[in-house]
Amino acid sequence: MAINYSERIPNNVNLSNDKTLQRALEHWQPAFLDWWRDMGPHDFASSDVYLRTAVGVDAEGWAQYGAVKMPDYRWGIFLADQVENRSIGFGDSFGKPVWQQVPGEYRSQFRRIIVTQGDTEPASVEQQHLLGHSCPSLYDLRNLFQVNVEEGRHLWAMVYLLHAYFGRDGREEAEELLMRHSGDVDKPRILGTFNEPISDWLSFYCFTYFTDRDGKFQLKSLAESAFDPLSRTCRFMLTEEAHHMFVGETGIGRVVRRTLEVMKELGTDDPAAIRRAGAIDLPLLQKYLNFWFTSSLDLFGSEVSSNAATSFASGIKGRPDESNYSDHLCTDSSFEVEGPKGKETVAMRNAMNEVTRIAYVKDCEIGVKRWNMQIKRAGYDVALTLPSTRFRRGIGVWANVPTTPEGKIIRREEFDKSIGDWIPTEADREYVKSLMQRVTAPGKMAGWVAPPDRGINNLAVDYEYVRLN
Ligand code: BYC
Repeated sequence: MAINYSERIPNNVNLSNDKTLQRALEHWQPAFLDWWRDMGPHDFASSDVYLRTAVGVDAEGWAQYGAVKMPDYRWGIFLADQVENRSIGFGDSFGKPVWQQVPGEYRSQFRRIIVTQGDTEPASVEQQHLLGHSCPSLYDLRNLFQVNVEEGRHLWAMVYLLHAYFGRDGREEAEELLMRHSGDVDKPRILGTFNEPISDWLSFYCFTYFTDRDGKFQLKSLAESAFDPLSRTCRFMLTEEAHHMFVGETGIGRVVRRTLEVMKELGTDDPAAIRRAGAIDLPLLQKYLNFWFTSSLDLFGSEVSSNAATSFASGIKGRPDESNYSDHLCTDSSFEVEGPKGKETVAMRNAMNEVTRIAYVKDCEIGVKRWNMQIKRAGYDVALTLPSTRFRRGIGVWANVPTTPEGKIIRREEFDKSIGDWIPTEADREYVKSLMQRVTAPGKMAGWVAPPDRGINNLAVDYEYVRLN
């Protein structure tokens, strides 16, 4: 169904046919706008930003581009089209028709998952609150804002589900989503990574590469859900999500390219010399990759999880790309989980978090391979790597087990002594922060990052993507 932009809340769910729901969401809308004003991008409210806005939900030609002031962005409710005769693709109800309402017995589990998903969206905007001030270019500034407004819309997506299907509890949860804040000591965001500060652009690129990719896998799992409105919502969110990961992959790729140029100019790969030249040495980049990759691994939950088993059994959450598997019941299969005390065979349904995490790690490796190709082509015999999934874990069987980045168990004292070699130290962060000088002349780039190969929507790289009024 086409998106109706003539209403206060743009939507393709016939919102005006349900006056009670419409009123409830219109009541939430000013609270959202207040939140955006206080916790969204600091300043830039009067800037014209070259943003894409959804105009349809088909994969082709779904968005239009144009200059928009962020507070005027039309956040709304967009669901992918309903698939006729869709049936449940996994779990105990495999093959039965999908649900248009939430079954009473699964209500609290669905609510918990939708709230957790919803919580990450505003959290990420809060984490990036101040980043605009230190943008390396107008191109990057625009991408940051594009990501921010879309995360704001993804919050709308979850709030719609809470309001439409969870009654008063859902409305209360929707309010709470604006009350918790990233890093708040008293009311933090639910998942660990979303309370980590993102105060430099290297962290932003790593976050959009690794953490948005967790988003991709979780949304793919939810797109399989037997609760059809959740599935349709997540399917459309995935369309928007691809750009966020593009920002991460190309961002890190541009950092690598610039560093290689500096290495060539100086004729050395000495980190101190590269830092003196104002670029990001590869060992420093490796530390940032280690930090954000390991933090994001925790977002998949424990390797062995009764929550995951229940979610799969009851049709709440499938595996990403469930149709690629041959067994959709997983009642008789098992999975081997390796913990610090050895191998353990567990029922497959209990290992679904780990199955998804393994698929995620494989996906993360693709970018690393591309960056390493760049390094190799430049004639250097070094490689970036993903650390072991055992390293620096806070959730699951490896939680708080001291290991090297390669996954070898070591003594706690050794870990504490070496951690500064593996993840950014205060001094590393200070150095990266010192590079974060704002560059806003069209087409100009900060000295630590190469320009992108091309601009947005076929425009030139030196297009004025943000007019700073
Ligand atoms: N930090 O059985 P367990 C995105 C909690 S990103 C803190 O191990 P389960 C985005 C867990 O909540 C995608 N707590 O795992 C990206 C549970 O607590 P309760 C976000 C954690 O439940 C960038 C307890 O530990 N979407 O969209 O099977 C920008 C035991 O849980 C953590 C989702 O996460 C952690 N890392 O799976 C913007 C999808 N991990 O309930 C957006 C929805 C676990 O016992 N969420 N815990 O108090 C879920 O499906 C599941 O809740 C999880 C955990 C996958 C997160």
